[in-house]
Amino acid sequence: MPRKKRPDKIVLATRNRGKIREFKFLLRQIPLNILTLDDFPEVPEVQETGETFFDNAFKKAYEIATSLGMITLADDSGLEVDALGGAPGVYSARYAGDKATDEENYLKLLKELKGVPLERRTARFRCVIVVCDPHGAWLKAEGVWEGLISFSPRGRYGFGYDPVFLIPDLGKTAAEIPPKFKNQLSHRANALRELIELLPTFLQII
Ligand code: ITT
Repeated sequence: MPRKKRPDKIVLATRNRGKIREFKFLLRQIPLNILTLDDFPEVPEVQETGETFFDNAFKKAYEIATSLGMITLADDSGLEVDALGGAPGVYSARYAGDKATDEENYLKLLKELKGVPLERRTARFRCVIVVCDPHGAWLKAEGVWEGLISFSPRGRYGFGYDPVFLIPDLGKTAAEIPPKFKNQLSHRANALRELIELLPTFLQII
């Protein structure tokens, strides 16, 4: 029987510039051409209607892999703040409203946490990644990054809630550390480390 051709491309199911930058850097050792939804402007936005990070990541990966006929990687990620019962969680991107900017979201978070002392401002970023093939076979990986919510925004790097996410060991926010450091510590890096272990086997069996 002829061997199936090994896949040489993967689509990142996102148009988020910050995520694309980080994924491209973190996946640089994988011998696959990386495409993004910017290469497929006709693909509509997948609605993130799930109640968990996995539901949303799976929905994005499955819908795009099956419609484009290409291996697709999707993630869903967000910030869980303990003093807010895990909010904003899966709603992180639209915490301050459907079209909210990153700044509006983190300012709302700081407002909700007004008066909460540092020791109770514990939080974590969580990232769930799903890779799906055009036939619906899938693979999941997950990573977290523990920290604290600062009292005011600081730093110019990164995106999203980075300016208010304090890394306890460094005393700096995620927006104050250059991307190459964030890319070693982050929830996305931790999820990708797990994924990279599993991906070669997954790609050979499909
Ligand atoms: P896609 O769904 O198109 O990938 P998105 O911005 O909607 O892009 P998510 O649904 O995964 O992404 O929402 C994640 C939100 O959580 C994101 O908009 C940020 O506000 C926040 N977030 C996720 N990872 C982050 C990080 O590394 N640094 C700061 N904020 C982050």
